[in-house]
Amino acid sequence: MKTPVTVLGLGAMGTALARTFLAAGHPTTVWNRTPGRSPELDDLGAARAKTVGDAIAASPLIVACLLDDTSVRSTLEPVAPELARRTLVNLTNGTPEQARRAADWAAQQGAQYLDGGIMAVPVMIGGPAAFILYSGSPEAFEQYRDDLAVLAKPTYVGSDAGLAALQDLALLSAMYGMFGGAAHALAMVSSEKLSPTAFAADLLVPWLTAMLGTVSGMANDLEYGAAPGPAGSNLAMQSAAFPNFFDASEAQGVDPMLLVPIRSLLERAVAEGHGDEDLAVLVRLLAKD
Ligand code: FVH
Repeated sequence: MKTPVTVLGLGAMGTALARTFLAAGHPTTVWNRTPGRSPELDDLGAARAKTVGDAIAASPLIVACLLDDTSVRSTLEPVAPELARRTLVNLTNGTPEQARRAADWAAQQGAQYLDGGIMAVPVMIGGPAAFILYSGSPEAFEQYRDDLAVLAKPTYVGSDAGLAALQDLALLSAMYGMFGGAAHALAMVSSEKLSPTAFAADLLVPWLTAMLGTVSGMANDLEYGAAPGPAGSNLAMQSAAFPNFFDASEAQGVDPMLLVPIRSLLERAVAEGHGDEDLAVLVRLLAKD
């Protein structure tokens, strides 16, 4: 028999997780703060627990996917003794500090703990592009790796419970930077009678795809130092072009607010003498100590 699992939280993501466990044949118990959410899970065979305590008692593997750390704490703390000898996998977005605190708290209850960062949107769960970062108990990861693999490719990043959240937030930061840039680009194109759809398909996506190679170059320069010789796209040149972005945006009636931080960072890099260097300098300038 497949491992029985409990899913706490039936928002968009929790529902996708529960549906995927059910499709893979796992006896699946679900609980949600607001009863009756995602009724389609009942037809798929989910057992709906009336209380969170009943939900935890039903399975050795508990997957929590709630809004935030506060909701996880307020849900689990009243039923803490129920967690003894179970494994809690917390896929709720949170900080490394929250993950470490949750790991300590779970250990005090006699539970194994894995913190997870879901690198997927709900429709991707169970599909080939989805992966989930896990950190925390290596024994729990080994024990449940195959069960968790039905959701997304499981990627274990270390026994320090905070490491999945750290890298999850880093990846999401990069994603939001890209979304912000794409939003600005689409606003500029939309200020003329141009098709955003055609712009995205023919120009924006190919351009961003080509530029992805630059990211590996930045990381390489950061870790090993820049290759000798002039930077291919030096920061002084990049900074000199930035007023054009602002002037053109204002002229098209587009707020350049999303470009302000990168412009000021470039200007600072040049002012501090890094004008002839490449983008990895920006990473160093972001470090606060
Ligand atoms: N959806 C996504 O694209 C992203 C993908 C990456 C991972 N995130 C994180 O996953 C967590 C859950 O996200 P979600 O998409 O399921 O979120 P919602 O659809 O808004 O559902 C929220 C659930 O949380 C329950 N909840 C909220 N507050 C409380 C509380 N105080 N006590 C108990 N449960 C609470 C809510 O219940 P209800 O409102 O129906 O009663 C939903 O079940 C999240 O950390 C993402 O960052 C998703």
